[in-house]
Amino acid sequence: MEKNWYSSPLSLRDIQITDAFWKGEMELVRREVLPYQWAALNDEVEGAAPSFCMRNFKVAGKLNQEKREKGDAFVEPAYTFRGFEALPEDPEHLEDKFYGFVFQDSDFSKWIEAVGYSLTQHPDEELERIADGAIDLVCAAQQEDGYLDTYYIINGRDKTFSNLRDHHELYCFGHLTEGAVAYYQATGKDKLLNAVRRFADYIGNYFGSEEGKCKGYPGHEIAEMALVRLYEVTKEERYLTLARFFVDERGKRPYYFDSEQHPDMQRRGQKEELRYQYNQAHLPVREQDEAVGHAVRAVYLYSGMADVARLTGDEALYGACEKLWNSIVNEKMYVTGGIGGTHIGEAFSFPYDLPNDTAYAETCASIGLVFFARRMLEIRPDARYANVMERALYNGVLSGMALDGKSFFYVNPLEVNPEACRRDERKFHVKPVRQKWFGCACCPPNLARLLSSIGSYAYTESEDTLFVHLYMGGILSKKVQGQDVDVCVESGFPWDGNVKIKVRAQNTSFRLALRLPDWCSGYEASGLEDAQTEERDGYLYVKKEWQEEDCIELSFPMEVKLIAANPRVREDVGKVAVTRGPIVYCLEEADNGKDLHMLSLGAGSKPTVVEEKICGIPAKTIEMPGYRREAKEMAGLYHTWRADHKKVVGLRFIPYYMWANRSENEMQVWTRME
Ligand code: FUB
Ligand code: ZN
Repeated sequence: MEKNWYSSPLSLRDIQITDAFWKGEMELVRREVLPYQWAALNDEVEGAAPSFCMRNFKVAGKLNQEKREKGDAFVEPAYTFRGFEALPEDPEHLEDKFYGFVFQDSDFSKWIEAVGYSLTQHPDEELERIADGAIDLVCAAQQEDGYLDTYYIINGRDKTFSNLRDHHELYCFGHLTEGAVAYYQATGKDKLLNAVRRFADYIGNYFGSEEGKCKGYPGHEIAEMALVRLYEVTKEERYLTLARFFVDERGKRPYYFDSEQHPDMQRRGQKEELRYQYNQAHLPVREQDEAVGHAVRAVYLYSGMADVARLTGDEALYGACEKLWNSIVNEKMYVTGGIGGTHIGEAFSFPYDLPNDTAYAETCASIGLVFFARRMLEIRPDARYANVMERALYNGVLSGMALDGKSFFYVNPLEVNPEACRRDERKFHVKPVRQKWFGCACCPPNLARLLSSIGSYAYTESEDTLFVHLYMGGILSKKVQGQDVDVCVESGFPWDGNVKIKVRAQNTSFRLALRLPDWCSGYEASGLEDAQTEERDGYLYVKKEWQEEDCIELSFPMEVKLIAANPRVREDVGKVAVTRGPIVYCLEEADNGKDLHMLSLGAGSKPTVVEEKICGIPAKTIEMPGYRREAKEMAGLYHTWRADHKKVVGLRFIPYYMWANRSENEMQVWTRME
């Protein structure tokens, strides 16, 4: 690995996002999602399933002292599904118990993380006051030894770390850490960070390669990348060592999870090499070359692997990341950047198995793919990673949130028939309309934390280079070689490909690396006359002595393209997805009538790009002549084959991420070609 390439994201405090598109998304999170989620965490949303998140922290705080003194024995909870503690029959009379999913604490953690990012872009005293109060509640639940997970604090500490496979303690720790780091970096307040350090030290004393320490690792990954962030902010080597231990211990035989007493023993019966695929623990990670199992878990693990590889200069680990990356993007990723083809285990399916209507493509999984991509970019600036990051962001991630920021998709299929969702068991998880909230509310706050930190995905910096991976309007203020440098980016993305980059510096020499997106074959540039330029790995490197008011202009043509899938993808043979620039389009019933599967496109169909608004939001839609098959002359279900009757119709394609904002209706991304 060429270490001199290594880059890291800019601090959000050095970036002000001004982008018409992304600023809008961030504002939705700030105005809608954060207050709504805070109410949800406190069970104050009428009609929504209670979360119990903050209540659990309060109960844990109350029991904290008491439990420690009494040393209560663990009472095996009557959970119904992987750690769900159901509501009592009379919800008015809650006991001092833990309620909700075993990972309910993580909802707070994602919220505080998103709050931290949001405060860097929009200071808000009231929000900060609420966040500080929430941190006080959380910290009050922390035990003297540093342990901080309400499920076990409330139920009894004697079973701490007894079910790593399912019970998410290390997952909750990971999210809490990410939240604490973000809040500290945004506000300089270290109360939660200190609490997390104590928890991390407790974990580090318990797990590790040293003799006598537990050889377990997280059943749901995230602690790996969280520990790396903790290391980066504290510079305490032991956190990196623990992250590396978790990465390398995974999948060793005998399997650690086999040593746990699980109420369900089914997975023990499975063939050894399949048994822990769900948790990516079937093989040591360096031997893994196919992305398998639960998709969110997988990309969180791979992100942690990439972090550890970068910080330890571990070529072999980076090599494993590369193979897993290729497995995803060459065989297991939807055109939208969605991943996880099957709802069974919310998991990756076998290569090229990418069903459109029963797709899982969890919002969190696309978000995790963005995490993985950014970390691969930090190791090596190769536009392959940034292209996928952009694809996921504008499509499979954004589809998770309604245009008004008030409802969410957990699952992001590429074809929906509402009737089928109601009747077909396999599609029970596919919802034709976004939901206000979820009992398992992982996706909305994950969107909140990603969207409010979006600037850290657009730009990274190495010693002598500022990388622009995503064209996103913003003002970057940096010190380079002791000089103040401002870089101001203006961008028409995703609707037009014009970008202006103004650099304000004084006789300062550094490189700008500008991504050349894979969806266009050429570009025009101006303002490069006195610069040295080089194209490499999908970036245009521009080196010059920057002066006051230098300006580079780039123009990336955004043509409408008809994209075909590899014919091994059974569902997409003979079909196309319509794209323009980074945006994937779809047909929706609201524009094209029912029975979208009867629509098709002809090879020579000429597209017209139309500028308009969808639900008041500016967008570019695409109109193209196409065909509609006519069913009315078909008397029965079957007949001898003959060319179908079809009439010419106008088709209207809208951006995929904007679907399901007008009414419950059909949608499809892949359209048949004649
Ligand atoms: O298990 C915690 C989170 O809940 C996962 O990341 C999601 O897939 C959902 O199952
Ligand atoms: Zn999720």
